[in-house]
Amino acid sequence: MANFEEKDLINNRRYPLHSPASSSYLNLVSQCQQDLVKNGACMLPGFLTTEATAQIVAEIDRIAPKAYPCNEIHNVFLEEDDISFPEDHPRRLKEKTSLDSLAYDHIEKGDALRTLYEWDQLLHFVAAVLGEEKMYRMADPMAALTVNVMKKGQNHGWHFDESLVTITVMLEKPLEGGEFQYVTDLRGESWNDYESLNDVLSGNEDKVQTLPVEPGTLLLFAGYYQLHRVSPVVGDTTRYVATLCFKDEPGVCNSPKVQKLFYGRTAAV
Ligand SMILES: O=C(O)CCC(=O)C(=O)O
Ligand SMILES: [Fe+2]
Repeated sequence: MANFEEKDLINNRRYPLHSPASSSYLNLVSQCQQDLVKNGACMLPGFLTTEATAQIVAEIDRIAPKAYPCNEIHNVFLEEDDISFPEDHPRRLKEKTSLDSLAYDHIEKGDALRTLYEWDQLLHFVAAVLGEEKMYRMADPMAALTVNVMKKGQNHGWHFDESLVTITVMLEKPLEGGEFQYVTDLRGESWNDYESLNDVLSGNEDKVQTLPVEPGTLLLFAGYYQLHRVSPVVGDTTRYVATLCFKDEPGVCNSPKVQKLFYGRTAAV
C-alpha cells in the first residue's frame, strides 16, 4: 500500500499549509476566520487530493469491521436528564444516534489519515484559524482521531457539541441521505431559544440548512452554538467521516466513562 507523505495528502496549491509565511496562507487563514464568524462553519472543499481520499477510504474499509456500534439516546445538550424541567421541555426531549465508531488506536501508523492528523502543519493551521498561540493533539488514545461509520439507516441525532469547534473530513458520502444539517441562532453564550428549538425537534424544517460536504472536504464547524445532525443514510454506500481533535492545552483525555460509551472499552494513556 502506498505510503503518503504529508505534502501529497492535500491540495497544496489551493491550501498552502506548507508555507505559513506566504500571503496566500495568511489570506486563507483570514478567509476561514471570517467564515467561522459569519456562518459558524468553514468549508475547505477539495482539501484532500482525490488520491489521498481514495487511499483513506481503502484503509477504513479494511478496519471498519472493528468499529464499535454506538447506539445512544440523548438530549440535544448531551447532558444528564434534568428533571427540574417538564418532561416535554426541549432540554429533555430525546434523540437517537446510531453509528459505528473507529478509534485512533484502530488506525495504524503510516496510514494516510493518521499521517494527516499527526502533521504539524495542519495543527499550526488550525491554531492560526482559531486564533490560538499553540494547540495540541488530544492525548486520548481513542478519541483524538475517530471515524464515524454510518451504514444504511444510521444517523446522528440533533445535538450541540461539547467543544466549541469540531474539525471533520468527509471521506465517503452515501448516495442519498447522510446529510450534515444545522440550525443557527438557537443557543448563545447565556441564552437558549427553547421555542424555536422545540419547533425543530418536532420536525419543522423551515430553518434547517444543509451543508454540501463532498468527499475530501475539511470542515471546521462551531458546533457548540449550532444545533446539528446527520440525517439517516439511504442506500448501500457507507458514510465515512473523520473527526480530528485538537485542544488548546496538552494532555486532554476523555473520562473512562465517555471512552466506554463511545468505544465500548477504556484505554489508559
Ligand atoms: O458526521 C458528521 O458529519 C458530524 C458528526 C458530529 O456532529 C459529531 O461527531 O459531533
Ligand atoms: Fe456534532
